[in-house]
Formats: sequence, C-alpha cells, structure tokens
Amino acid sequence: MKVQRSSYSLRKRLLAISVVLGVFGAVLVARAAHLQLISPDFYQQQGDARFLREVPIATSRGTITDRNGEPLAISSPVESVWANPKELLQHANRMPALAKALGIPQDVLVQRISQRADKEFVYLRRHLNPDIAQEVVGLGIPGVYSQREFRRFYPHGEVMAHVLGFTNIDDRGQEGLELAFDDWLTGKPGAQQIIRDRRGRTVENVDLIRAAEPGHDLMLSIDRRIQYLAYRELKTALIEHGASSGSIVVLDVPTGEILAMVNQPSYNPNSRDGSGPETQRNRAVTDVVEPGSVMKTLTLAAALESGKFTPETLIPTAPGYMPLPGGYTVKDFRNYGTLTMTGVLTKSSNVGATKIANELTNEHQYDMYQRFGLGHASGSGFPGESAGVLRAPNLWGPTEKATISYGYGLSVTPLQLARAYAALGNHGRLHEATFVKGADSASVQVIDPAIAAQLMTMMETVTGAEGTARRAAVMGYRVAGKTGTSRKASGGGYAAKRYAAVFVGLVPASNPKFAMAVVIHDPQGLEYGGGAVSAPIFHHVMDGALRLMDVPPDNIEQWFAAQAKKTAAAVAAAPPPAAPVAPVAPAVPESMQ
Ligand code: 59J
Repeated sequence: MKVQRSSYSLRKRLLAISVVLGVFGAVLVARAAHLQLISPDFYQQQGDARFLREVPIATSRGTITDRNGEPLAISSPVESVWANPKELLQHANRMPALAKALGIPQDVLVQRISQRADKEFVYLRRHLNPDIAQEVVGLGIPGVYSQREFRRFYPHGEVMAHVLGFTNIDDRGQEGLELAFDDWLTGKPGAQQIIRDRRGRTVENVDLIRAAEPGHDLMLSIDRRIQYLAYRELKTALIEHGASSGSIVVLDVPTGEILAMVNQPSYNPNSRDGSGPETQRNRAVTDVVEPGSVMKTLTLAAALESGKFTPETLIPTAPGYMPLPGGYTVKDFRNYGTLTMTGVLTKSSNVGATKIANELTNEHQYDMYQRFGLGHASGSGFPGESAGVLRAPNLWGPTEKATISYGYGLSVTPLQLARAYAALGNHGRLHEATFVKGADSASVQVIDPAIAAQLMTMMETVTGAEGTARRAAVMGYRVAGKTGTSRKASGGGYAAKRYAAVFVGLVPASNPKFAMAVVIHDPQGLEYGGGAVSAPIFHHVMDGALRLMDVPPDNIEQWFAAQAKKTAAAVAAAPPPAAPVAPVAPAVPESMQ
C-alpha cells in the first residue's frame, strides 16, 4: 500500500513538475520572442536612454575687428567643469581632492553640491584653462565633467573698452557694440548624441543632430592706430590738466564713419572687478555737455542762409557786454569792438553771436541746429545713446534765444558735435553715424554747399594767428575749427571754477578727411580753455593720423618752408665735412650734359 501510494504520488508529482516547468519554459520562450522579435526597439531605447545623452556643442562668437582686420574682440576656448550632484554625493570622500584641484574651499564646494542635491547639473568652475580642467576631470571622480565654452578676450584692453562693451559669462553682449550686435555675433550651438558609460565618461559619439554655427564676424569702422593715438593723447592731457573726464571722437568726413572714439576714465574689459559704472560709460555717446561757443558756427550757418549776412558783415560788439530785455547781460571775454561776422568766430564773441541771432527767427535758428543732428540720436544705434536736449523754439525767451546762439541752454553729445562739423566739411551733407566699415550710412543735405564752404573758410581763421585755437594748427595742413570754454551749470547757476574745454575741428580744410571733437571736463589750473586744453590734443592726434593715413598736405608752402628750416638746422648742427682725399671725377662728361 505504502509503495503503491508512493509510486502513484510520485508520478503525480512528476507530472505536476513537468507541467510547471513546461509552462515556465513556454513563458520564457514567448518572452524572449517578444523581446527579440516583436518589440525590440522599445527596450533598446530604454537601455540607451540610461547612457545616451544629447549634449550641446559650444560655438564661438564672431570676431570683432577694426577697419583693417586687426582683431579687437576674440573668442577663445575655455573649459567649464560641472558636476552631477546625485552622482557626486555618493562619493563624498573625494570632495577634498576635488576642492583642491578646483582651487575652491572645500566647505564652499560641499555647500554648492548639497544645495542642489536633487539636480543633475551644477557648474563647479567656469572658464578654466583647458589644462587645469583636464587635471580636474583626470581625477576620475564620478559625476565630475567638463564642457567646452568660449570666453571673450579684448587684446586692446581699455583703449577699445567703451566702444566694444563686453559680454557676460554666457558670452552674451551686455554693453556697447557687443550688445548692439549681439544677435549678429552670437553663434547657434549645435547638438550631438553621445553614449556615456556607467561612470559618465563619453564612450562614443553617436550622432550629430545639428552642426554648430559660429557667429558672424564684424568689421568696425574704427582704425586701431588712430584709436590708440586718441587714447594716448586724451589720457596724457587728463593727467596734465588734472581733469576729471574727457572724450574724443574722430570721424571720416566723406563717409561719416567713426574712426576713433575714446573716453577717460576707462577700465580693463578683461578683468572688470572693481571698475564701477563711472569708468564703463561711453561718454562720447551717453553723456551730454553744454557745447558753449562751438555752437556759434551753426548760428552763423543760419545767418548766412537767411541772406541777411555775409562773412564780411560788420557786427559791433562794443563795449563787450550787452544787457537783454529779461535782465540777463551777455558778456564777452574782453571788448572786441566792431568785428566782421568771420571775426565773431575768430575771437568767439558772445555779444556778436547774440546780435546775429536777434536778426533770425527762433524757428530758423532751431531748424538749423536740429538739421545738424542736435536734439536727436545720431543713428549709431549705440546702447544708451543720448539725444541731447534742444527745446522747442516757441519756448525760447530773449535770454534763451541769445544763450543758445552761443551754446548754453541746450546739451549735446561729443558724437553729435563731431558729426555736425563733419557735415560742414562734407559740403553740407550730414551722415548718420556708424561704427561699421562700409556701412554706406544714409546722408542728408542739410545746408547749401556754398554756405558750408564759406563756414570752412571762416573757421580756418580760428587756428590762424588771430584765432583762439592757434595750438590746433598742424604743420603743412590747413585746419578749420572752433573752440569753446564753458563754465559748467551747477545748482541753478554757473560754477565759478568748473569748466568744459571743447575743440571741434576739420583737416585738411581744403578737402576734409577728418572731423574731430575733443571735450575735457574740469581742467584745473590757469590753462582751462578750449584753446589751451583741447586744441593741442587735436593737434597731436591729427598730426599722427594724417601721417598714418598718408593724407597729402594742403599747405605746401608752409610744409616746404618747414622742411627747408629743418634742413638748414641740420646742416648747421652737422660737423664740417672732412676735406676730400682726391678730387671727385664728374659722373657725366661736361660735353654730354
Ligand atoms: C566763459 C560761459 C556761462 C553760461 C565765461 C568761460 C556764459 C553765459 C549763461 C567766463 C570762462 C569764464 C547762460 S572765454 O567759449 O564766454 O575758447 O579759449 O561759460 O557766457 O552767458 O571765466 N573762450 N567762453 N562763457 N557762460 N552763461 C571764451 C568763451 C568761448 C575762450 C577763451 C576765454 C565764454 C579765449 C564762457 C577759449 O568762446
């Protein structure tokens, strides 16, 4: 019974096991078939997803160059080290080594990681030298990676700082032309798929999803050499005169292109730490000044256009002051007696300008100023550009009408000044300002070419023997220009001892190539005028620029006279020539000469 019972149950049990095993096997086969044949893609994807990543491909920002292709802003490759906190936190024992390699305090590192413990990405240090980044990643700490980025470098430092501006750590423009042309300069990052192993190292580049497109290059109208000259002369003059700030703008007269633009104080764009906004402003376009006497030229333009005046019209300015109906008295530096209209410019008579303006309507006077670009933006597109202030003519009383005619009661940027004068040198055509070479900027005829020519001739007397800007003269070249020395408005009145010294000029006057404006704020000491402070800066910068650009001299007699004087001085200084050892035979027989 026992055996019987047991053989029966054994068979039964065997059967049961076979059935279970059979079913189990069938399920396995079915499962395998399902995995292998029916839906392999899904599982492949699931597997890959654990290790396959889409990563961005960094791309460089366009290079900014000067008008001759000299690089002014360059993108250079750097590495940024980042971590996956989830992964890294499982290897907390490696923190000290990591902190040391990164050069950051350990507690700072630990805090940064723990604060983002639930994230998959945190930067550890950005913009590292690729060698250092390689060392950090080479430690083989799980969850620590490095990625390529680009960083801006400005080879000319503070010389170009205000024009170029700068980018932020993500390489996007923040100020200056970097901001104005950000879309143009910024590249499109690419994307690729990579496979990482369990430790996160890249095993294989699988697929290029999108190629990176580098940003566009930008060629500026700036000439690096003129820019440097202007920078050097401005900085020297600021120190020499103890001045607080200053700007220089140089324009190419025929095209209106900006050749140089510098300001002081400046800053180092490659390391901005500690440089405040006072040093970072491009004052030549963002800051305004009461132009003072350099306005007189535009007042005279309206006078000539009215038909009531010629350059020879006599203007009595005695006794050197003139009370106005409102109670204000216009004053001249001294009593110039009766001047021609040219003489009003040569000597810079406020009384003369007032008498001339009184013969014009407010509207005509205003219209002339705004035609020359005052009161509205220059078209440069520079971020933060100021339009200046020019009040509507129906709001002018007799005092304002007078003071505006010689430059007070309105405000302009140094760029606006340079641009207005450039139009005088460009046969009366005013260009929109541009920082881009070959931009072919729009231009408008703002005054009759004949009037522009008359004003050029009149302005040449300013740098002549009788003028206020003799120190602007450049040997061998005719120079047209105008000085201004203005007391600064402060607290509702005009400060006794705070001045802006201005000079705006054009050279060569017979066929102008350059227009240059110089504005110096708060020169100290006895020499504080436009003629004493700003005219010499014009002289130095233009003397160099004319030579650099091979501009032919238009005052040949003066040029030759100077050359002859130099030669004579050299001969006089040289030691007497040694007596010839033997008579020198003539090279060509006399009979053949
Ligand atoms: C000046 C002014 C102030 C504002 C006067 C400069 C006025 C005026 C009220 C006294 C220094 C000074 C609205 S002067 O630029 O006439 O270029 O080398 O600041 O006249 O009415 O102690 N320029 N400057 N005027 N104000 N208000 C002369 C002149 C000018 C010079 C010198 C000496 C002023 C030769 C100025 C120059 O042409």
